[in-house]
Amino acid sequence: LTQISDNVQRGNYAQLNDKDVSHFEQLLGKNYVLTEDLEGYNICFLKRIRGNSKLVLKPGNTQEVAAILRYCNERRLAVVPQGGNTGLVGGSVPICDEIVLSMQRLNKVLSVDEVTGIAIVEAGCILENFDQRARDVGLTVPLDLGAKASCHIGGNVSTNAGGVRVVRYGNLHGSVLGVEAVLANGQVLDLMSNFKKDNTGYHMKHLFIGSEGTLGVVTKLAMLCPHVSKAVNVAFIGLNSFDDVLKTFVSAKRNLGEILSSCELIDQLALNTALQQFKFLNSPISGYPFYMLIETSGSNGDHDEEKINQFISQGMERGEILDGTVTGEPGKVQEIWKIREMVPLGLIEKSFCFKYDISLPLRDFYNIVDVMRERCGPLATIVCGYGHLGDSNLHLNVSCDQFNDEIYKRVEPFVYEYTSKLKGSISAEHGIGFLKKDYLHYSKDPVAINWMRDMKKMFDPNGILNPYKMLN
Ligand code: FAD
Ligand code: 2HG
Ligand code: ZN
Repeated sequence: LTQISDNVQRGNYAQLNDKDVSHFEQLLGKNYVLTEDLEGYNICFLKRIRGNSKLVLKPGNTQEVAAILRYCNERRLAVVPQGGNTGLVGGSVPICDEIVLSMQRLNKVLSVDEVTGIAIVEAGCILENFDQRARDVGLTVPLDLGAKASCHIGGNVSTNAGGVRVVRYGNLHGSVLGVEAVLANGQVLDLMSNFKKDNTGYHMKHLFIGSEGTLGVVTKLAMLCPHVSKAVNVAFIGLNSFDDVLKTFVSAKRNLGEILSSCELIDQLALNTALQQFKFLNSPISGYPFYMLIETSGSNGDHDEEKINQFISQGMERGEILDGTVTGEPGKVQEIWKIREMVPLGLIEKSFCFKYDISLPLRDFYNIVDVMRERCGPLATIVCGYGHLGDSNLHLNVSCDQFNDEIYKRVEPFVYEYTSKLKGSISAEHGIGFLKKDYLHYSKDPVAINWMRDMKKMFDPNGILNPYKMLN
């Protein structure tokens, strides 16, 4: 564990005392006020950041969240909202001794309407559970990511999580129709809406999509859920060069456009690491420099299958695709998806891993991996790239046996400078959190950063909500 939060100067917040704890016990009941065994709430998923919170609160409804924040605001006690704690930028754990506000108990799916496609859900509902409830009536949540068994839908909204279906459904700014959020002063802001169209002034809900718990705590939301597709096919293909990857992506858009639901890239090292770490994974093909996972979702199985098969055979005839497999069998589809989902976990399990989640222009998409391999030389054990090619979002991972300053300095801030020069984004989907806050300026104009600061001050004048995150 690398405690890179060790040298942070504690903000000017009050110290928690016994009276505070009794107050919360009265408010929530003793069972929901934790003062022991807090390790899991204090350490981030990547085990890079460890906070020192002495208190975890588990409210059961919006009013309790509001009462907690009102009290903390008056007392100047700092708070970190926590969902499933699967975030990869250290946003969900305390940096010093902030109170952890766990959303675990706000976990109900309140309604799913088959006709309108709108689901109302509490923020602490686990994504996979939410999706299961939607599927019960033939709908699906338009968001899917490897952390679905633990991440919360409220955490997803607060990070504007991307995942593997953005290419089809767009991001959460489109799918989330409304949110309910509790502000730092305890006010409940009701921005719930059941409509796609609502041009009544400023679209305030967007402020809570991707603001990482710095402006308010999301307690409830309305999600527009599409129907489950009747036919899902997945192709897993091997390719020789990134040039061929790009040609294949263009061909997928041209030939599969209306049924294309995912377009992912995995390079050889990323795949091999996952296969080595998890023996239960079965890759249908192996030995290629690049792999693409292309998924189609449509309403006519025969038609879709014919299309995807033709897409592959034509790609092979042109020599752009070297090998591939297509399946529409649900069990096999899941097996192939499992390979993709386990890639980040394989890298995390194997060794220490620096993770970069960047948007880059497609033509330059993969060059950074080669450049980084060269820069790190033998200091790095693995330098690999994978991610959401269909959204121009690369996950660059640099591994070494353990955290060491020499490699850290080779990689950062170089990777951010490189991304900035190409006008990319230093955080495509994971957010800024604690780990990336010093680098925000590489992607954001100084005028915009100042407005962000002003907004933060307006929403949270005492700075109690998720301090030490996003903004310096
Ligand atoms: P947390 O980690 O608990 O919190 C994340 C941030 O949101 C923190 O700043 C926290 O303070 C804030 N927050 C949480 N809940 C609330 C709330 N109710 N109100 C206000 N603020 C809140 N991310 C992607 O975008 N795409 C991927 O494909 C993807 N794949 C992943 C795969 C794996 C294996 C792992 C481990 C992570 C992956 N992630 C991915 C990152 C992570 O899962 C997402 O960022 C996810 O949205 C975080 O949800 P969470 O509930 O775990 O939030
Ligand atoms: C994914 O797409 C996640 O698998 C994780 O966003 C990426 O760990 C990473 O680098
Ligand atoms: Zn991702």
